[in-house]
Amino acid sequence: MSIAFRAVLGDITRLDVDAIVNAANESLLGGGGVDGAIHRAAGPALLAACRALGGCPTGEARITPGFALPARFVIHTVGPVWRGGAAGEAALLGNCYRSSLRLAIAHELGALAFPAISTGVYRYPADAAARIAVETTRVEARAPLREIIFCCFSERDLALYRALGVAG
Ligand code: AR6
Repeated sequence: MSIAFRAVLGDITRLDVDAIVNAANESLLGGGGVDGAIHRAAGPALLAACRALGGCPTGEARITPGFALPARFVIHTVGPVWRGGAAGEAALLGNCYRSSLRLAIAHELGALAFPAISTGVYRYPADAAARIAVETTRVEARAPLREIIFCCFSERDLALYRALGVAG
């Protein structure tokens, strides 16, 4: 069975999927942006679970339960801070998507939603980041994954995914 790729506009914390991906920082102890929203919606048990993980290097990923979220799991990944593009940012961002997909596959998850990792506080250019998101997931997603959702927080981001051929 083939995998469906979709891009939607909305708040990732509302999605009823097997796992949502969090754009975290290396401490995994919360922050602003989507990370703050996920911790608020999941409740304090998420912070306790993250504390037990002892951090996560950039480009890697860790999994926790979703607690009060509709999603059963949260996959926390740490995107690169944009430093102009010559500091290995593209490879690191690709690793975020790859590591997250591997964890999802290892946990036999079916539906997985990504935010636009690194494109907020970490300032990665949104168009280049969307290209990496789509290219990496097209190559790396496999069964039992059946649905990959790119959850966009702005119409502008959504248009980038549409331009890359991702339907609604
Ligand atoms: N649902 C979906 N996308 C969202 C949501 C939401 N509720 N809220 C924000 N976004 P950012 P980063 C989008 O800054 O750049 C944190 O403090 C947002 O519009 O959340 O990877 C962490 O702790 C943007 O498109 O993550 C780190 O310190 C995208 O999510 C740092 O920020 C990512 O923006 C990570 O920075």
